[in-house]
Amino acid sequence: MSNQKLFNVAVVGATGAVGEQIIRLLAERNFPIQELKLLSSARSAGSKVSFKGQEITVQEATPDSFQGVDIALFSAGGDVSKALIPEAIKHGTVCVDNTSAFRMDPETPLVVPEVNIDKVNEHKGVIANPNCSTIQMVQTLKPLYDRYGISRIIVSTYQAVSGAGARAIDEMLRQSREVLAGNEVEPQILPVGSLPKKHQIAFNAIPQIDKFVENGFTYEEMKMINETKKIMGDESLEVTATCVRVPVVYGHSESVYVELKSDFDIEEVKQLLADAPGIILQDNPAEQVYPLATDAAGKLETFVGRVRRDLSNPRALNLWIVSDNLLKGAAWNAVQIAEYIAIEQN
Ligand code: NAP
Ligand code: 3JN
Repeated sequence: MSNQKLFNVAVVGATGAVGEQIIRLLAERNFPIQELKLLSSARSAGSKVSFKGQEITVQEATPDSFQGVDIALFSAGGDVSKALIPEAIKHGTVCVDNTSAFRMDPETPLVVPEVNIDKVNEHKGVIANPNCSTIQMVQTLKPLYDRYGISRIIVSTYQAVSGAGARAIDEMLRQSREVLAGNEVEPQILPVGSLPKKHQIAFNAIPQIDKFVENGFTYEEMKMINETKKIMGDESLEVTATCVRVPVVYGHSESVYVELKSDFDIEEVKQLLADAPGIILQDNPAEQVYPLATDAAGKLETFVGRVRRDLSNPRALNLWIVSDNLLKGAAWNAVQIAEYIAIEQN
């Protein structure tokens, strides 16, 4: 390993919830780093972050930040990606973007490594990481798609507040304390920070994640629908989604109904899921074994259980899929892509 190539790596959004996990994973995975540059807005510039026992000073991200940077991982919101990724590409930096800025761009590969890692090689400077709710679903459905074909997916999500950022976690915990103390709550962040109307999240379920589109779906639901078709490479796939915020801190859960194109044996389905990369089958109703967000939190894998044939359609399955939204749903998927790029160049 002594002649292994080392990379100059930048993390944009280094002080955020996703950026923090990216930095932790780069250290834990021993990513081959020559120099690590940590970038944020002017607000956090000057603060220190520790990486492998070294204190790194966070700098403000500017178009010139990418001079000499080989790989940059972006999670500072879509506007920052739209402004800075073209600048980074001019410097020859390969960008892995956690935002929705480039996901549906036909020139940009949208990658879940267990599904379509080969697409990375088609990049023109940027590879997009899908939405967290999409990642765990397509990763789980891929072996079933390959074996039986899939015609239709109906998904309902139960999404953790950490998906809406650190302030949403604080809001949920604060409201819970207020309700238990018998006090009134004053919602300030959820469901959407930039909209004037807010709802209580403690002891509640909010059927709105992101703003509404004119068709009655939310942007989060449209992301799941459009991204799933792009990643699976199948525009004929029928997908519908309802995305719901629940008072869970880490871990998105999903109830998924899938219509397959051919007959299946339920034990074979379970075996395919058990053998799939990055998937852990947790399915033993007799012992009350099934995936739980509290167990998935902090883990890199995606968990699947409650695997059963539908009663109304013998060619359909019902599944319960859970994963840590900040890890496989964001930071880990991005670091996996960066690891692939690094290996390809070694
Ligand atoms: P967060 O905790 O609010 O962190 C935002 C980060 O972006 C902070 O480091 C912030 O720096 C930085 N930032 C903000 N404005 C900036 C600017 N103008 N220039 C440079 N850096 C700037 O948010 P998060 O939860 O980590 O999410 C960040 C983004 O990641 C989201 O907006 C979303 O696009 C993406 N995301 C994707 C998924 C997914 O499903 N794959 C999941 C969650 C998030 P300061 O400390 O200076 O403010
Ligand atoms: O709300 C969630 O659980 C996931 C949120 C993801 C998110 C939040 C703000 C902006 C995204 C995303 O990754 O789709 C974006 C965005 O980049 O559009």
